[in-house]
Amino acid sequence: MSEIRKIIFAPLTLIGQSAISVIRVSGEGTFELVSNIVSKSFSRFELLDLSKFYPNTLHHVYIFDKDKNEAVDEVILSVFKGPHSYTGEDTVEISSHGGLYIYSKINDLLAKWGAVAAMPGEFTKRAFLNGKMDLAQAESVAELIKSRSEESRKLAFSQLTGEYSAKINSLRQELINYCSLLELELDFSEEGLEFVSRDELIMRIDTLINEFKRLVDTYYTGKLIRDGINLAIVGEPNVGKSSLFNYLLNYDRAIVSDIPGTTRDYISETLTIDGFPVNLIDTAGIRESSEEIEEAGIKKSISIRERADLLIVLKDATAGLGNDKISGDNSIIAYNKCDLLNGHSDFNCKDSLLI
Ligand SMILES: Nc1nc2c(ncn2[C@@H]2O[C@H](COP(=O)(O)OP(=O)(O)OP(=O)(O)O)[C@@H](O)[C@H]2O)c(=O)[nH]1
Ligand SMILES: [Mg+2]
Repeated sequence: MSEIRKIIFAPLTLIGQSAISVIRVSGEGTFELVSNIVSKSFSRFELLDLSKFYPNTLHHVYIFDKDKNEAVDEVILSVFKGPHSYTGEDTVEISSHGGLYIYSKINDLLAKWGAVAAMPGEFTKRAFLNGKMDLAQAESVAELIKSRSEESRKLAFSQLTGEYSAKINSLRQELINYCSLLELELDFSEEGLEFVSRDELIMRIDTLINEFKRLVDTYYTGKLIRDGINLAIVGEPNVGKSSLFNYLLNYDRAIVSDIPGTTRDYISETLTIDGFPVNLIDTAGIRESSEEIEEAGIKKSISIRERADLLIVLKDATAGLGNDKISGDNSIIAYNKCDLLNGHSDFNCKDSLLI
């Protein structure tokens, strides 16, 4: 029996105390297997031939342990006949009462009749192997489940509905068309026939290359939307990094004090800004230090500064304003403690922030 023909099962919902828990069973022979553990009546085993049920219908039945001659739970069966199911195979979804004990009883009965526990992602793998979705769509299922913000949900959902795949397919089709045209040109080159002007062909291929480049560039944007932007607050000690960190999070997460060198190890928290996930990082203030622990923290700050997607370089406004150069495309210079300027400001740097 090849692996794809095994009947697999797994919970679709979290196992724990809940009103309902759903277990999916999928594979060739699922209807016969599940018929062994369900009954029309709770007082005695009354066989239900699931293969005769109308596809895509719901049935109120009892999970039944034939050996003990007793009903285990009252459930709803959703019966899907392949290929019109998530996996493309005959599938039954058992909606039982929630709870670990009931789940373990149904689990044991399914295993006793020959079903095996599905590996993580195995239903989706079968859906892919059975042509129910392509690779991009299969990948997006996990992304959709993991999404932590509105934008990452939207991105995963558009991939799931096939928008991304449709774009790839249309580019692929165009590429095939150009190959055919080129081959035609080669076949008839000696007869002096021209099917498409060379300049026009080059122009169309250039457009196609640009389309591919644009698609490759969306990878970085997509990654940022999915995993979150790593936004680090860096700067000298005591400029107010932890204060800004707490302000953006809207609670006192980091220790704030007027002693320079308060933050030692970096702290990271996730928040959502305009639907985008942001991994906000507070770092140790960077300065010359001979103190061993502070030095270790500063090394980490430097490494975070090099890896972050975006930096807020925080400065103390009372130490002077306006002449700083932004050190890279990914830096925002921000001046803090502006309340201490007493209205006096020679601030003139248009790319910086006063906070
Ligand atoms: N007046 C004023 N004081 C501030 C402001 N922001 C922070 N402070 C004070 O500045 C001191 C240092 O603040 P922190 O947030 O701990 O500074 P830090 O940059 O995290 O310091 P290290 O962790 O030591 O690198 C604290 O006493 C804060 O209350 C501000 O906008 N105005
Ligand atoms: Mg700090």
